[in-house]
Amino acid sequence: KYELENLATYVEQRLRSEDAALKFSGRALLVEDSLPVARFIREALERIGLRVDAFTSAESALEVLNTRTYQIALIDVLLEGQMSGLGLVREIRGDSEGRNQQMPILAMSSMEDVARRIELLRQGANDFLAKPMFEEELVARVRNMVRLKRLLDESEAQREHLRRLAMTDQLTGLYNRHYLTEIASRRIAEANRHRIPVSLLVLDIDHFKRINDSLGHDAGDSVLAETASNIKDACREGDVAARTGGEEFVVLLINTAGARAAEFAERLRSRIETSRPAGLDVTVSIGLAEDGGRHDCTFASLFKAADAALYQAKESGRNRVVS
Ligand code: GH3
Ligand code: MG
Ligand code: MG
Ligand code: MG
Ligand code: MG
Repeated sequence: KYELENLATYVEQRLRSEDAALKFSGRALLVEDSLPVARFIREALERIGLRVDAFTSAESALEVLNTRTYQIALIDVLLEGQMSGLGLVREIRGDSEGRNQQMPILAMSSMEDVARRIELLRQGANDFLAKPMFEEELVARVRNMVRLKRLLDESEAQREHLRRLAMTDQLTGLYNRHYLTEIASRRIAEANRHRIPVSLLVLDIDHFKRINDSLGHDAGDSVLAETASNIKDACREGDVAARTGGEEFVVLLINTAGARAAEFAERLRSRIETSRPAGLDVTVSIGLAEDGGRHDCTFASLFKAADAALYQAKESGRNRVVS
């Protein structure tokens, strides 16, 4: 909640500080076949801090769009070469893999051709500038577009950051319990649909309290982090690993069951024992559960079964796998 409030005030503050600072940094793409007009625009944009790459044809602009990211493109309608400015706008917006697909586009034309202007906007140009142009209007439109794009990018990055924070356990970098429930439920439902077997391990460090009590909380944290590394290294892509509690971890194995799941669990147990996290004697007990070929399990049912098996592993002496 604190982070979300921050995001809102951040956007406001950012708007104000952008207003204060006239200059931008970054690169503008200019596609204009009239050299005097191109020079006029270049000089105006350079005065507000943008570097300008200028081209006279859509074809030459398209090439550089594959390798460079632009803050804005200014595109004339009638150009040298086969492709018009309209065609170029269409190419940019249609290229879903393109690094500049979302770049702001300011279209320019001397023609009073309303139909063409509408078509340009429909194809994804964000704004239109009539020629002959005033420098003040050019600069004002460019500034608005670059600023808006920057704000959108920044809030996108913040959202992504928050999304990662919300799903990750900070100490170990594994998924947290909350996100595990979500992702595991989805992955299990999907596996059931495709009749793919799944297994779930619940893993708990043995006598972890003793480590904390004798060596301190930081030593305990190191053990947790290194145990998590062992778990990560043991997992394949597609497996899901999470820290679900203090010293409890869960691993969901997709398409691994029976003897292979038991082997995985035993290998993981032995790997942690021999790797000696933080240089200490650390062992884990593991409960293992499977769906038994019925393809009707849920995360809750698997977790319950694996947790019961873990309890058995603890009861029968620890440092072992029970399924
Ligand atoms: P058992 O073999 O039965 O699992 O014994 P145990 O000592 O591992 O289990 P218990 O549940 O009694 O103790 C778990 C301890 O984990 C207690 C708690 O202080 C500690 N703990 C929980 N979260 C953290 C953490 O983030 N860092 C550290 N260092 N310790 C933690
Ligand atoms: Mg032209
Ligand atoms: Mg424990
Ligand atoms: Mg315990
Ligand atoms: Mg525990």
